[in-house]
Amino acid sequence: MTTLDRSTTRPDLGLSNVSGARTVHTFCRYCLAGCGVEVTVRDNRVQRIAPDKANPYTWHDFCAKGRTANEVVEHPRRILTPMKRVGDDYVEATWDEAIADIAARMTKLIAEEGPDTVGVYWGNPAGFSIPNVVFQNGWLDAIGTMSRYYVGSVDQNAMHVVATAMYGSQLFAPIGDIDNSDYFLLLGANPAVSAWGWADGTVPDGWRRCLERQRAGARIVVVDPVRTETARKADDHLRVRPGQDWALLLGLIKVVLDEGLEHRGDCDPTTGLATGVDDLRGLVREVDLDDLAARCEVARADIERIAREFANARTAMAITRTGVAHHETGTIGEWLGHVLNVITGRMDRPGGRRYQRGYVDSLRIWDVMAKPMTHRSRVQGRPMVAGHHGLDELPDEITTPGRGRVRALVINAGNPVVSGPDGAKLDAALAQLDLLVAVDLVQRESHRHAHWLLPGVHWLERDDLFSLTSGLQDGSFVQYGRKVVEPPPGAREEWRFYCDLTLAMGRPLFGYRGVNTAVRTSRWLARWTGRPGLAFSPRWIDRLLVASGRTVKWRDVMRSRHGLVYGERQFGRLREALKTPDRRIHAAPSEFLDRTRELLRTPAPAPPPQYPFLLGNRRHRHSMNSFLNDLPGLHRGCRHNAAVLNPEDAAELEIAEGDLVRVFSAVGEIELPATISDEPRRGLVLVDHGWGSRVFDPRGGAPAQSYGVNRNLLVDASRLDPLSQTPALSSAWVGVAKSARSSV
Ligand SMILES: Nc1nc2c(c(=O)[nH]1)N[C@H]1C(S)=C(S)[C@@H](COP(=O)(O)OP(=O)(O)OC[C@H]3O[C@@H](n4cnc5c(=O)[nH]c(N)nc54)[C@H](O)[C@@H]3O)O[C@H]1N2
Ligand SMILES: Nc1nc2c(c(=O)[nH]1)N[C@H]1C(S)=C(S)[C@@H](COP(=O)(O)OP(=O)(O)OC[C@H]3O[C@@H](n4cnc5c(=O)[nH]c(N)nc54)[C@H](O)[C@@H]3O)O[C@H]1N2
Ligand code: SF4
Ligand SMILES: [Mo]
Repeated sequence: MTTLDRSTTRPDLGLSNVSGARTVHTFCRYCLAGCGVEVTVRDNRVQRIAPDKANPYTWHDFCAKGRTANEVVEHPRRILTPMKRVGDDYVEATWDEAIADIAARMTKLIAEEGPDTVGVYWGNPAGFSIPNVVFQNGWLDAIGTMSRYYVGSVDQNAMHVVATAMYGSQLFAPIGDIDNSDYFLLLGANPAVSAWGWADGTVPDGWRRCLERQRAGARIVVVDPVRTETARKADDHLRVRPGQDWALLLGLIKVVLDEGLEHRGDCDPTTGLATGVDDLRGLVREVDLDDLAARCEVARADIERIAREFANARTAMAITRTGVAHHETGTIGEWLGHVLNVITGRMDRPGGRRYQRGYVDSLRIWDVMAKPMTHRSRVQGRPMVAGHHGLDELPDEITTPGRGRVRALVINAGNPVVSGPDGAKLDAALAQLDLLVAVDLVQRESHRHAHWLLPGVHWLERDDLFSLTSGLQDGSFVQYGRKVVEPPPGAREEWRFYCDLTLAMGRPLFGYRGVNTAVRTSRWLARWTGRPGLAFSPRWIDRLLVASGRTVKWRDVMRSRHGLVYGERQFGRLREALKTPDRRIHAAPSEFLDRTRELLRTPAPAPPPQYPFLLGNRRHRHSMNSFLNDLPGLHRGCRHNAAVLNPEDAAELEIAEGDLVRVFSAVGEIELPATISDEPRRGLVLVDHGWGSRVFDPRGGAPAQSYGVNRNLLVDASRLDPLSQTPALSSAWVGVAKSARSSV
């Protein structure tokens, strides 16, 4: 591990001509809490980031990641202009040079190999800038490639698969109504650390609100193999066997249906909200509660008790998140969580899971705009999930010879070598690309073979309105995310890169010819009149979308510096919003029933003798996936991750606190210090994800810095949830042993 030399002066962002002190109210865009922040700026430099206590909705989760956001903006190794690889070094170039070179190389490759030879991987921060994703897709549609990879295949794909089958749209997200709930069943979620919000909603301050309900008498039941910060506060903590939530949930559903505790109205076969309940009855008749209890290692009596409590509570919700998704059983776990809510009458009722349109009707826009994604992957012949192929497929798509091989790739705000499975395999494949373009703020592990580094902008440097995901917001709230400081002159908002690249490739943006002409004409007008505001910008689209929603006025949105609460929470709108042809929730899609029966036929997985442990996962309050671990303001003390072992396992292995240990699997090996704690259950070794990503210095040429190790190097990419194509990131079998060395 190297130490970061902070004596390096901050980069000259070339902005000294912008002067004056001011305060800007905006919101943090690192995670879905979306905390309102008050930023003090002087001479285009951020002086202080504090919670915006005048924000009517979203500031309570405010944390050190938001407070130190400026350390990313002023990162000493930030990419400040496009940089081109020449031998082992990078040289600065202009945007015109970058776009001309990338366009020419991609056009030539497409002529030789067809459109699928150019691909993209987009990561989590791209999703926090709607123009970024929209214009990236506009470019992908323009060139006609289906080589599309994204973070969803290591995150929320299971949710999209379930939403498509049950509610008729991959974007249909029933959001938890925390403030009215008496019973919280939280599976695979650690909101005390990660905040409350996933693909199932933007829920600011969710955990504090949940604890407030607990003080008023609500029960919190946490299902997690780890005694997390969340589990410590729970009334019940069920230390489920990893990957076996589906068995626990199926047990709960069996008790509800066998004991007649279901909501009669919602389950009525002809008039109810849900169809398929009889198929569920058929399924649970086939299963034995003792078998399910043995699979998930939760006592039968606990399953019976929780099922009754959940069904009988005045109001209740079950929430399933990444801990459920990151297993081969992820989609079934996710599905059964929704089923439990549906059959106990928790949908569209206070305290359960509700649907509200938001100020823009994204589901309708999606219906009109989304193109069918029926492509099958070249090597494995697999379908797309939520419009993308599985990240695990990317290495072979790059290295397997044949027409359509991926030879050029853009990595857009992502770090898949660290965030995805078997990073070593992906890294080796990336080295074989003819063209790798990284659009990021700094050069990280996944960008080390990049031919071009293109500087993106940080959320403090851009305006954002989450119009297309307004339906994900818990509560009727809108805030325009204002730009706080000007970006470095050489950096550009990502959407512009995709827009200009498409124009340079002579392809029709979004697949429609007229768009290119409109963009060109607006830019010409702006130049001709000397009014830059006339040039096309995504704000045009935002204004149109807001107008189309007929719910809030653009002027009011722009005037509300702290955000705007525009209405009450609504109930009773769910049924009309469903996108299934019969406007009912499909509680028992046949592909899920089939997969469940397959799981029931298969014995619970047993560890191979040489790898007796399961590799568990944690997030750190001060980490954001892989990209904040190098910030000195966030990680003053501990600058690495550790292997966290249960005391009994540690004693058996003769491992003491601080010992260097080897953690190894069939695909990789890492070495890191041990921590002994009662957090993990026996047989589980916990290693935080997101560490061990190098930060390179393309401008200065100093050696790369790295903190901690990448636990995903141990994950076998071939073990997948077949329905969502999510790799089993939290079910890798590993061995643990004391290292022969005493320090790294
Ligand atoms: N084992 C394990 N693996 C996991 C997970 C887990 O729980 N366990 N979690 C998964 C989940 S939920 C997720 S979301 C993924 C994350 O996976 P990714 O999204 O692939 O990875 P990040 O670490 O978020 O990397 C984001 C990159 O974007 C850059 N960046 C940040 N802001 C901006 C910006 O505004 N513009 C541009 N252009 N770049 C920016 C950062 O510098 C960084 O390089 O990891 C997944 N992987
Ligand atoms: N500080 C911080 N906050 C974040 C992030 C971050 O990196 N750092 N990332 C953001 C992102 S991109 C996302 S998607 C969200 C994710 O937010 P969450 O989905 O809450 O993710 P985690 O905090 O990883 O919590 C997952 C929990 O699942 C448990 N788990 C693992 N396997 C199983 C299992 O088989 N069954 C059950 N029941 N539990 C299991 C783990 O022990 C862990 O406690 O957090 C967001 N917030
Ligand atoms: S990173 Fe922290 S400050 Fe930013 S939105 Fe999430 S919880 Fe709020
Ligand atoms: Mo995520």
